[in-house]
Amino acid sequence: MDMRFPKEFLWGGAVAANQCEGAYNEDGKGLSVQDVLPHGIKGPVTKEPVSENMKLVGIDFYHRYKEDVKLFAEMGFKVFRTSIAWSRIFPNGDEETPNEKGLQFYDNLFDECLKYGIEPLVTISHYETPLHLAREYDGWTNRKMIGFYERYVRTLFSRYGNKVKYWLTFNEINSILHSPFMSGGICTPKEELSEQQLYQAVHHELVASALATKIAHEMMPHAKIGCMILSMPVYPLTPAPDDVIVSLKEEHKNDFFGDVHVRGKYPGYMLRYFREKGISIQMEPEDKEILENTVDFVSFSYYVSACGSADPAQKAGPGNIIGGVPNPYLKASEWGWQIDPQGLRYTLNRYYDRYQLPLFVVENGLGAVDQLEKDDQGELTVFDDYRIQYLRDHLIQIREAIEDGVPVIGYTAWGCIDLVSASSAELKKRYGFIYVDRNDDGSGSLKRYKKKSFAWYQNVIHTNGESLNEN
Ligand code: BGP
Repeated sequence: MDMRFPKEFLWGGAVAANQCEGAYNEDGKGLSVQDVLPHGIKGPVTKEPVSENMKLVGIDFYHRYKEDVKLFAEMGFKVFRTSIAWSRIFPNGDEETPNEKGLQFYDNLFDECLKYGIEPLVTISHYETPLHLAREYDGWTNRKMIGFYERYVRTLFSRYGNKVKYWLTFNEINSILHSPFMSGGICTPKEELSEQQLYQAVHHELVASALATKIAHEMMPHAKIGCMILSMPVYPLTPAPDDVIVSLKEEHKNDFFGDVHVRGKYPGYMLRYFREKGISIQMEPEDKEILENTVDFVSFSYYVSACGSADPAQKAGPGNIIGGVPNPYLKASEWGWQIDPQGLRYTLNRYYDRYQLPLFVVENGLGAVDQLEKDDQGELTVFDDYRIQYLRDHLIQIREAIEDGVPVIGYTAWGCIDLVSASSAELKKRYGFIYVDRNDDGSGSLKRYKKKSFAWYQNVIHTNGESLNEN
């Protein structure tokens, strides 16, 4: 069958500022929560930045972005997703005026992208809350965060409105339930945090996201603004109705976030959950109206699927921040994340059935240990056929979903250049088409090398996906 990607399909790659830029204290940047998380979500949080924290240097993208953007352009990227490090713009997060040098960096970066016809796709907040906001206000548990975020987004929209068309409000907004410090800047230890506090923080983020959407629509009528959800389909482990209902409830925990962003109000199943748990969200009179500012598209990350089971003996396995009961039919990556390309087609269909909005796959990829080797010409490269296989299988499923009638506007492969892992803070968990010579002990020249997947992806983009038919 002759299946195609749309002509305007946005092919590209994705990174986040804190995982690649480094330069953690340069040009006036303040500290972010990442600067005190040397081991990722496992913790612990350090008092000060410590040199073993790989993110302090990252892959030195801050100084090498020109070389890297050139490589993205060589692959044919139409879009490049990155985040803005909030603490470069507002070092503490609560000051009145922004840091000009921080603003200038992103002007330069976006200009560099536009020079090659690459559209920037910007995540406003990607796990990099200014540390001061975390320590002083306990992050998003505090309603004042909405005001700080509002000032930050107004600054971004007025500065970059003529350069950036696609915006995402919060990376994987639902991850706050699982990783409150990294995702929500919440210092109260997770064990001490009540669901009441957690969902109050969620409410503040949802209001802030809707407010950003409202402001974006007012300030940049041509811009498109989306939510970003950590997706993980939950299949019933067995056809037992109890397993089906458990899986539905697991799905609801994540769907809640997309539902509010798209439908503009809290869904009934969540109100029931709050009632039954004795949770009462404090809402201000204006919140209801603010939440009605709904997004233009829905974006999400997709790495894993999982199963739901009513049997308490079934334990959750590893996953992308969230895990679930392992699926006996699937294999896993070296980090135990189960690989399920069809789950991506399923997710795209499910989201479109639910939302009827354009969808953007803004993260997907394989974290693996790579080996630098010499090719026939004696050039150093990585023969990453496993990554090519993973990406091909997922892209074929996107094409299936498009064939199913789902409007998918783009795909940005996660970690298009090797970077520091969010969950484990390792560099050896590599995702890129471009290898970066840096190791977890801090050694390495930071030189860039094209992996085998570089030319493969270049060809996928060049043929608008037709080359996926080849073996
Ligand atoms: C998502 C995050 C990313 C990214 C990716 C891969 O949760 O949005 O920041 O890192 O997952 O995860 P990891 O880096 O833990 O392998």
